[in-house]
Amino acid sequence: MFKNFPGKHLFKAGVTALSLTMVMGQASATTIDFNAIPSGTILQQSGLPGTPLVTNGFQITAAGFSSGVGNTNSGNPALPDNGTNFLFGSNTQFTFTALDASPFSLSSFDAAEFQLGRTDTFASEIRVTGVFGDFSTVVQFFDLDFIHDGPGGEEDFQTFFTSGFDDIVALRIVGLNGVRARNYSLDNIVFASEGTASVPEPGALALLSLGLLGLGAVRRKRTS
Ligand SMILES: [Ca+2]
Ligand SMILES: [Ca+2]
Ligand SMILES: [Ca+2]
Repeated sequence: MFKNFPGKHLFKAGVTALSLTMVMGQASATTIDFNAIPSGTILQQSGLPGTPLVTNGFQITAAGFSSGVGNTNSGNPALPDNGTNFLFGSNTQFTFTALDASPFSLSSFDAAEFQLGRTDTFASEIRVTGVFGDFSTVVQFFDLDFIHDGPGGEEDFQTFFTSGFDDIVALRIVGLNGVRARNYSLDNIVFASEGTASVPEPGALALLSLGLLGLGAVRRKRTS
């Protein structure tokens, strides 16, 4: 069946398509780690309208009391620590959207307690909401472990893995249930771009492989 095809060119096209798929797979994940954002950057202060943070192709808008980027070197010994800059919010909901408005997928994120001197200002739970293009939503809740000793030896941040947050157009994260406030921290938010997260379907891959094998056979036949 390959006799009537320009095998050489198809073979090249097949290899190009395969290479492209592999490159797309490698480039699909985006991790927002805040490490390039200067510590002390303010998104919002005292409930006043603030400035969205733009990083890694995303815009992060804060709605609440106060929020910003910090680390344990920013002068507050009560901050959680993972050795890097992170995002913190006090009574704040963050909304993430892609700058090009394209859908994206959430894989995981790190979260920790955040206090201003008192543990009763911790959020105990993080609510994560994904909004789809048709305005339907997916919601998951994650409990913070209250393990928190700042730059001490305890792991302050936990990694939470989400499911069902595929091809969303907006992501909302908010801390819940604090006694006096609902303060929390976020870091290492892992996104995959729409479409690139999916590995080629087995059927398509098999067809492609068969095609390559078949064309290879034709090539060998012709050159022998
Ligand atoms: Ca970080
Ligand atoms: Ca620690
Ligand atoms: Ca913790």
